[in-house]
Amino acid sequence: MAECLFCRIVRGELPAQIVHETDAVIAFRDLHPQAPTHVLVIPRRHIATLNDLTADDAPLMGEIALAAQEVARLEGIAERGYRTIMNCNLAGGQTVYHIHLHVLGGRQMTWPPG
Ligand code: DGP
Repeated sequence: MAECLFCRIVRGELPAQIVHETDAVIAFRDLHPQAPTHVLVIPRRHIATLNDLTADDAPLMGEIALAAQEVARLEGIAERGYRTIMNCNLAGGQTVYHIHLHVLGGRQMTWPPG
């Protein structure tokens, strides 16, 4: 996906503040942070939405969850707590069509989300 924003970050064509990376995923700071810590964990491989996952992607989703856990540890928010969110499609509030897990923390989260 040449024109995908997050694929361009994966390829190093757009700058990003990377906080953690593995062979399969990268985690970088959100451009418009909604909390003191707001990091996005994405697969290097392009997957547009949660609806596009297949059973073969189960290990990759596990890696994304483990990367979120590591980001929380690195950011010092693991014990106090944090929120992870993956928006899907228009009504879910997705704006970038390359799956990403938001990791938000450093303040008290409220419920329900907007
Ligand atoms: P979502 O609405 O769930 O699709 O979240 C997309 C997030 O991506 C949103 O919080 C803002 C962030 N974002 C958009 N463009 C860029 C960018 O170029 N760089 C970074 N670091 N974040 C971006």
